[in-house]
Amino acid sequence: MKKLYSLLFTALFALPAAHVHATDYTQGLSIWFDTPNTLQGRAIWYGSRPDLWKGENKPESAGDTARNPDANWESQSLPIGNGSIGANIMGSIEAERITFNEKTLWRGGPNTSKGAEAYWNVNKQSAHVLDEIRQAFSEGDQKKAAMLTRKNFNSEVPYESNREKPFRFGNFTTMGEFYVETGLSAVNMSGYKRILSLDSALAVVQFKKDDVAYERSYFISYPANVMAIRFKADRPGKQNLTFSYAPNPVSTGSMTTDGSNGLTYTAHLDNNGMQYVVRIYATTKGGTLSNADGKITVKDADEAVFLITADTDYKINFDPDFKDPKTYVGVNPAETTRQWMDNAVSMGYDVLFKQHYDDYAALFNRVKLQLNPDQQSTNLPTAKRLQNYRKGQPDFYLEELYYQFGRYLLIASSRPGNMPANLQGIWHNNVDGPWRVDYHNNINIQMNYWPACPTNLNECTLPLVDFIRTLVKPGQKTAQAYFGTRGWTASISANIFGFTAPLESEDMSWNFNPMAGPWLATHIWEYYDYTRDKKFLKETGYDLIKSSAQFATDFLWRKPDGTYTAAPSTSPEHGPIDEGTTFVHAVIREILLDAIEASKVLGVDSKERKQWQEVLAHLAPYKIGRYGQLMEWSKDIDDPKDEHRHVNHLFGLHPGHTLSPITTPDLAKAARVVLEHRGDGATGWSMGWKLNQWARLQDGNHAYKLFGNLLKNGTLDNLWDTHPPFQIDGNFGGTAGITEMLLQSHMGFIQLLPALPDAWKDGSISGICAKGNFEVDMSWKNGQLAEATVFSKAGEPCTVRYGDKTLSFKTSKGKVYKLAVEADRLIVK
Ligand code: FUC
Repeated sequence: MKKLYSLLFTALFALPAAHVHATDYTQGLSIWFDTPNTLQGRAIWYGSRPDLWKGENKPESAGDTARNPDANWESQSLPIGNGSIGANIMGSIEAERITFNEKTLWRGGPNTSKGAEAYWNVNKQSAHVLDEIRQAFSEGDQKKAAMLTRKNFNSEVPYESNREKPFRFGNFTTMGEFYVETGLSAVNMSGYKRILSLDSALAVVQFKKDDVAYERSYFISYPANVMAIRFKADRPGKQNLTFSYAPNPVSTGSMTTDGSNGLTYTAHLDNNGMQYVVRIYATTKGGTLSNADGKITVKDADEAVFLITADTDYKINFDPDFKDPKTYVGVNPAETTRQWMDNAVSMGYDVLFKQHYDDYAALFNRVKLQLNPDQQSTNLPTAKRLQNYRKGQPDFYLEELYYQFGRYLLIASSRPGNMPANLQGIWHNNVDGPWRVDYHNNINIQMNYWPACPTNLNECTLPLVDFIRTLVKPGQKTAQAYFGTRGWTASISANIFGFTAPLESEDMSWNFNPMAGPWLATHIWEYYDYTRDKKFLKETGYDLIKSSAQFATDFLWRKPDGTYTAAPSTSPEHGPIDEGTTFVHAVIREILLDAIEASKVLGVDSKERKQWQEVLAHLAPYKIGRYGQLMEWSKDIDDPKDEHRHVNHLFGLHPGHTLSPITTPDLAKAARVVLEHRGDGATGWSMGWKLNQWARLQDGNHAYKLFGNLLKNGTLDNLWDTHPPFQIDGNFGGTAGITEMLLQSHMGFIQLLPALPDAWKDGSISGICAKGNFEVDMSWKNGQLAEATVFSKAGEPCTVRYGDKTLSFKTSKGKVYKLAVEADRLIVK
């Protein structure tokens, strides 16, 4: 025990708040509650029991919001994770409840009894209808064009699990829950705290009862791939615990015991036979341990540690065999979990924690943010802070916490070696959930990765890269069938089994999204542009970008007058089928610019580059409409009262870079009109997006307003973003947006404090990244830049802008450049 304290102390002591006491985790960056939660003690498996979706929990439609009857689970969960395993800590006194997941546990795919063919052959051969649709557009017959598009650009695969047996698209599903009964009642309990320490990626529950101080701690290690839970107290012999497991109810399995302290649950999902294994191992100091009926019982121990690991038989496959139902099967979870568990057991809790801390802190500590450090308020539980903030009380600590929570969540839900973060990161608690807890390709998965590179977490993007690679081969079929093009694309939603076809929708109001592929591929260029990793670009990245650019060029209709337009297209989830929506053109602009740059960097494809340049030059231009707004469609039909959550037509402003107050001031003005029309409200992620867009317009105060609205109206007590329901994208959009307020580098130069709000008078940030592989630290006083340093990691030339001052200089790899404003000029010191 002593050893652990010293380890914890060393770890925490190294943090900037040097006064952090080893056990007072609320002193650092932490989210915490001071009362036990009001949660159900046990899971409600509503995902498989539509009859439990009652009253206000009733989903409006299964494809829309399957509201969670276990509603407080959303606002009171404290999430931990390592990108593969995710868990939520609930922390009640009588019985700990832990929801538990592994990222690849998915229903659906080619291995259901429907067979591989029924899974893959869902693209409709529709390319031959394109001429007729375009002809209809030429003749001004909008109705016919829309009718033909609706008829032909669908698929037959339902999006709701209750509409098909077995369900082919599938959904992310939970691995179950753990309970630890403690034999303690909450009566006469005091000093309760349930904490998530972002500094250590450690959850802690503390309380006093009958003069005994109890403490539980929980973490999930990435290097060891294991969850560790420790129950202890300041008196010996106080641990009397019963540990049990409630498996995913739509699977079949059996529990075996492993000595007196191990449990192994071996199961398969009923829908697609996906195998999974959950392994549990307990150790104690003092007392006794026994093991029967699938439960572990601890008696009179001083301390108990539970180690848990899990895996599925899912194998990522970039080259799936469309005939083989088991093309995504290829891991033996009994073996992998055995190895991880043996290793974890041999390490023990203290060493595991040290290894976990070192791994995590190496990522998390790269960025430090301070906002008005002199004005930060005292130690308050997070929900109380949020309550005060909603009433208009400033809370700069809360803002910092929210910022860093986004980074924490990305580290916890997206590490190399597994799939990317899904709609709920890695933390969904049920059999099925909102939008199948899937990979939603028309803003949501992209938003998840906006903060990755700018906040110095490049490696967290790699799961997204792998995911994109899974889409290429199936996406070639989709691109061919619907558009007769080269390259690949994806559609509205994806799973872990390479699903790229559209889903079935009666009116096609939401499912037509062929720009999913190119939009995803822009992230590949982003990753390169931040890291300048040429090897990556050459070996992995370029083909993904090039084939997307090929898809985009072939997708366009070359009108008789020589203009290229996206016919047919829609503005995602918003409105009429059109002969060329602004969003689609903006994505195409972006991917073509990326492809042109990438081909130049590698010195390849000069002929094709010319073609891309030609298409760019003749692409239907941005248009300004009658209200001065940037038009969303080819016709001026925008409604200034329309507050729709999607703001896709501003794609060029953010995340793209073809609209900017510096290079295209008139268009930026028109983009501003759109944001004014859309308003400052909407769902969580939408506020997150608008925050980024206002930051790109360099209006710090308005961006800050959106950030405030996101915190006030789109954030739950545990700081999870809510749509509603809980959706993690808004957390990531929020963190990205704050970074955009402080630093931008998307226009080919680094801009310092481009959208600093008046409210953030003094502050500093260090370790954020700019394109060109630069790392930037800055501090400001009274709203003015005080000092900045640029660390050049690739030796690229550097241009920095602050206000209207600009400075260009050459850099050497590994050197740090100090900048300051002197005599009204920006200089290198
Ligand atoms: C997009 C949004 C919805 C929701 C869903 C998961 O389709 O339009 O609001 O966030 O994704």
